[in-house]
Amino acid sequence: ATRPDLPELPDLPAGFSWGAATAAYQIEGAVDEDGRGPSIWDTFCRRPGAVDDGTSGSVACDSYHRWREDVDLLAGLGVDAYRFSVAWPRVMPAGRSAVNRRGLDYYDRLVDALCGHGIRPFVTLYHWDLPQALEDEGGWRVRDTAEWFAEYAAAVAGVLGDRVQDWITLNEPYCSSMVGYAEGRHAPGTAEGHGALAAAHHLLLGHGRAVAAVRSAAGPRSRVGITLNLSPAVPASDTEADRAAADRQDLMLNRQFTDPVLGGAYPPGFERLYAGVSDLSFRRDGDLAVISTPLDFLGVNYYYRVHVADAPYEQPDPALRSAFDIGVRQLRPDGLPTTDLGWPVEPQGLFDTLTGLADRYPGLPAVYVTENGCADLRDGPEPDPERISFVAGHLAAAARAAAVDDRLDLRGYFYWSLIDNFEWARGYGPRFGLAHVDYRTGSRTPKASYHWLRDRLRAWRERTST
Ligand code: GBH
Repeated sequence: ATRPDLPELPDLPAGFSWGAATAAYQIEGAVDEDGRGPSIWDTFCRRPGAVDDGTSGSVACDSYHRWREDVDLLAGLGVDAYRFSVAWPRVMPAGRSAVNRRGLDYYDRLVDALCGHGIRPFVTLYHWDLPQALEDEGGWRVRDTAEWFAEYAAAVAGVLGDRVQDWITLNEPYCSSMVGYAEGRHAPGTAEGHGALAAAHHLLLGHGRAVAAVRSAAGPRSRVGITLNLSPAVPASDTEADRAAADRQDLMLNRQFTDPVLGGAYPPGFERLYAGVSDLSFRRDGDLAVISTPLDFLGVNYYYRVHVADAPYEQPDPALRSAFDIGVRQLRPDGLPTTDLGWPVEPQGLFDTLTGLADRYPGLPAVYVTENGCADLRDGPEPDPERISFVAGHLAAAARAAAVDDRLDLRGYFYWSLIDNFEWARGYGPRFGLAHVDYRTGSRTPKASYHWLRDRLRAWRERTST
């Protein structure tokens, strides 16, 4: 049993959902099986230098074959929810029209097994794996992709909707657009101005269209949301210049996405931030009404706060700038605790994120923390005390936010991730799992954090059910 000196879980309302999360490309492998088509990540990983250790998700955790072990891990952990993503290129290998039934069958089996254990599936429809065939036609830069996404969403919801109630359209459109098309650290790996902002808009439009498509294909019982990664931006000093830099960072990271979805408008300052970088000709009348379709819930991924200072633009001429070049420099203040990846550990940022949403958006829907977690660089199922205190600290901050702010309807928490997996451009070095994966054999081994969460969840349920 877990040592009594380890932290307890905070008080949260009965009915609070406890879960773990994964994503298709990071765990499944089997990229050429049963008719799956290539995605932009298959292509991107082959580019020299794109992934730190030169790897890809082509085998990953082999969850395409070992999914029963993942379900057993979830059941043993005692969570009541599992957030996973469906790979668009498995379901529609060419991105549109023809549905590949064998690809969908995989998720059909997974959903049945989860339901058999009383674990509620939260299905993410897009976790960054755009079919390469659509990228070849312009990807998220072009408006048609939003329509193809809704068509794909309807195909999935039509098959799984009799058992799946909870749907997440997009995971982190900030990453798909700004990291993918402007910073270039993620697929497709370009440094664009107009293209990146168009991609962000078309992702949000696709989200809005998919909300309607899922509701009509899966029926009125379905609950639909979006997951956004939110990071408070903290100025490095109190100077006017650093405060302005933090405001630009906050606009690009957070408000560019939350304002359209939750407030039905682009944030004030958006046009000024990107003046010269892009014309905004991709916007059409009526788009914001679609983008702000009322949601059943908002998913929040929280990892860290960003600390920023004013900095010269990399490209002085706005017309030549990528949309990522906004005249800020990220830094790491002395004395901040960090994870093995150098990410600051600041649970207060989760408190501020959640209460800040309630402040800014009247009528905020229910909120789930759909990802929160920390990585280490140890290849072994060794004691991971820092993961236990990371989770306990962030849960305490989230529970405190829900307790002090009655506008905040916090419904659940998903740890990222159930198992170690392919960490995108960082490869297999960083390990976020509650269970260790041996990539030579594929075998999974629960870490101390897994045992801690299992024991504390059991105690929480006993405490809360009375
Ligand atoms: C989430 O992104 C993702 O949803 C999930 O798939 C991922 O595994 C998890 O977090 C952990 O990272 O490649 O070094 O340049 C969180 C936001 C944005 C953080 C992109 C890392 C790139 C860092 N991520 N950022 S790097």
